[in-house]
Amino acid sequence: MKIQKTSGILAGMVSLLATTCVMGGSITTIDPPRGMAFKDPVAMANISKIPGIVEVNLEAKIAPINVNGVTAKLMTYNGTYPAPTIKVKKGDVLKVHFKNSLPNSGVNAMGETRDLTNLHTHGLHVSPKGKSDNIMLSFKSGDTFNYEYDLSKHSGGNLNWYHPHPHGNSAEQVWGGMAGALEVADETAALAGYETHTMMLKDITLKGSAPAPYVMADSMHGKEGNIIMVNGKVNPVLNMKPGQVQHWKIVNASNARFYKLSLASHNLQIIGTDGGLLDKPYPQSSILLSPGERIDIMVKASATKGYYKLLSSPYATDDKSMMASASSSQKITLLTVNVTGKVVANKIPAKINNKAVRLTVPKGTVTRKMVLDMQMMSGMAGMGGMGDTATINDIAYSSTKAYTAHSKLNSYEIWEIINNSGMDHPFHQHVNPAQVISITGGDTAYTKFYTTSPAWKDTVIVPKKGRIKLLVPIKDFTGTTMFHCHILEHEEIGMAGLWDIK
Ligand SMILES: [Cu+2]
Repeated sequence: MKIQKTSGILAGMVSLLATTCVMGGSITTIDPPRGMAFKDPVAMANISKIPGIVEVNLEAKIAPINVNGVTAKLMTYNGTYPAPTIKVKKGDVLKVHFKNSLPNSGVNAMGETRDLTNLHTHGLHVSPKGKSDNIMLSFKSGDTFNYEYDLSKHSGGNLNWYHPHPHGNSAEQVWGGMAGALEVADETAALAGYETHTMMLKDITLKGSAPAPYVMADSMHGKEGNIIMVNGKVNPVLNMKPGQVQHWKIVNASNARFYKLSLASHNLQIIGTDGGLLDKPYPQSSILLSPGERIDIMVKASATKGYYKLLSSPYATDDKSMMASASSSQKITLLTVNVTGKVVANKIPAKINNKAVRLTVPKGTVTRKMVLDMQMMSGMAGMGGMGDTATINDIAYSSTKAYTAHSKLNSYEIWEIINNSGMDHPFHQHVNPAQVISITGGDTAYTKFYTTSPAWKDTVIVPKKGRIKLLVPIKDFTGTTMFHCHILEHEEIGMAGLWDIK
């Protein structure tokens, strides 16, 4: 890894972070040898015998996981990484028998008791109250709880995911391995019959046989790892037949790493986003995916046999005033497609979901402004340190203080989210997906796609020194939930707010 010349105390700090950071513009290529055969995450066992009810056992616990040849004690659900994929259909009731078997092991860098956890169903349009997607709940070691989610109002057939959401602990627990896919079955016949795969993108750094511990300096950039995995494997090999079309569901389950995806000699055709399927495929040469975002894509394999790399290219997540993130400087081989075997003549469907439409903004819709910012309290510029905070409308979220948006059920709001900081922030709101009206700054292909397609989004990049406008329909559920930056370390230091729907 190349590090530009620097001096004194900063040089010392840079060398500490050399596995994940570089100064300035040099690009590091991470091109590991081809690994094991690609595997989807295991499917979660459904213990219900009753149609329309999916019932699962979910246990949070430390377990030994093979991470690129090293047996590491990760934080897991059910002892696997990635956690098992929960599969449901629109209209189902999902019952989760949850058990917290995390050890009671003291206090973390945020000052939180480490065993406290809970469950967030990221992307589900379900109630935020009671036994449902209620992130105000918190469970200590040994606790059990029966979650129940009524999916009768959830509309998108698409990929969602589940992970912990206790304030002060979610970054550490997701970093440690707690995340799984949550798939709502495709609603359209157009996608039947295609070979389909789920891909969870995640990075991690190990220290000995454990996830590298948090230090407060991680709070500014978020924690990026030096092992980058698809479904827990480094550069797995996925076979495709020449001419075959596959459907891939991809989630960025990383704490802070952005991926700019491309497949050598192939187009990626986006057919679905966070909140559902699109009207038709949207061909892209590359796709930017920030933490928390999902895409459904279709890929038609080349007629020419051979190996093709699925790459993540550098994307500048921050301006030059900051120390560059790993995402800004690394070119990574994530997975290799091996085009092999007999030719098949699959076609990508011309139409996907005829119910997908772009909303027009209703007359008289009010605009709510939210300003995102970060405040460095100590440490070297760009390095972060003890006491750093991140804010929405000048308030750093805590258990006693939060910017609170009061919304009326069955209304629409425009959310204008302004980023005063020098870093991109993936803004995530729970429960109600939105459509993107505009994006100022950032990646032009990302802006063009999300501001012109009928895409539903619950996580949208607010570019550095830029802004976005969302059209947010507030539907079906009252209660108190949250919105926050999905760089989970930023959420922990305060870039979060409460959403009170009455
Ligand atoms: Cu952020």
